[in-house]
Amino acid sequence: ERLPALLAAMPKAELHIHIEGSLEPELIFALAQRNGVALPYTDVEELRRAYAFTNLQSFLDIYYAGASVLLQPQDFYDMAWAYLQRAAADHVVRAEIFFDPQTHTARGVAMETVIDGLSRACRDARQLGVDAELILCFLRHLSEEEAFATLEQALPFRDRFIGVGLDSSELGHPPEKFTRVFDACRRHGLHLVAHAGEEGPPAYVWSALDVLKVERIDHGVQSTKDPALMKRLAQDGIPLTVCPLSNLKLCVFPQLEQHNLRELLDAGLVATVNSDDPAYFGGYMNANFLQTFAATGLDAHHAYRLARNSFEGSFAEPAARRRYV
Ligand code: ES4
Ligand code: ZN
Repeated sequence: ERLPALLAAMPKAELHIHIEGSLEPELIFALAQRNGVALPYTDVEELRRAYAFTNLQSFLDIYYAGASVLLQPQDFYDMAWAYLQRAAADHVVRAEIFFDPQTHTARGVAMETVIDGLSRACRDARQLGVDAELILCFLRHLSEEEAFATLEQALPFRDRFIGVGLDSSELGHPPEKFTRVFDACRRHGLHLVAHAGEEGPPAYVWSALDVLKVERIDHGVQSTKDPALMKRLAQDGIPLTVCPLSNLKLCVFPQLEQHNLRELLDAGLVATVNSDDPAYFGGYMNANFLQTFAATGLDAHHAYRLARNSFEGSFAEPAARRRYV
């Protein structure tokens, strides 16, 4: 078969990966042992068996528990390095990596510890042929005030991340909650993205665009429910960072066959394929491409379009983008 080989080998950018969601059970247990952290699971198998999610929140509870083993800069480095090796193997040449500092600072881990380990791994990724950058995400279930405090803590390291995002529990936490924080981030020259329309309504995608003024929408798959929104996304060329295996595992779509990626592409949107939390959702970039293409009957034209969209949607300088392709 030629299509799987094309999907695997084509150069691509990953624009939606939470680094804490790349933490494999084996590394969780290794770090727990190294740091003397007790886990509520006896072994890797028991932890993996807990990965049976029914919605976003059922995943987030386990995801935050897994991150509790991260304490030292080297822990953050090891986690990111493991992801970057997997990314390189999947022919990812550009990665824009989310991290959730509040998951760590809330446990007494310093912002500097987090950013130090992650940014060293991103720098070293050049050896792997991966151009990696960091995007700081605010946890939307926490307050605006806590987001502002996080931004203050991160500003001494302003040169080590390229933008900010908004993640965690979507329902009940609309983008508007963070209007002033995103205004401040824009004044600092940071790129702006937000999760919207994963489980939440099209209204959240509208407010991410019009109130937060984000450049990209993470997920956005609920947009097909609103024809006016689809028109807006197409006209403005707003990239959507779609995560098919994530949507399957979190029951956003009952089966991969029902995923609306083709509908988004056919409407002319700048849709991309991404892994989201690959250690939890059963696959890195190429697994997302291969399984989605097999299930939905996308072809080589779609493959080429998705690769091109990934670079078009990236925050890489135009000169660097031309080198990737
Ligand atoms: C996430 Cl799938 C998803 N949605 C929202 N927030 C997240 N953080 C990590 N994965
Ligand atoms: Zn995500």
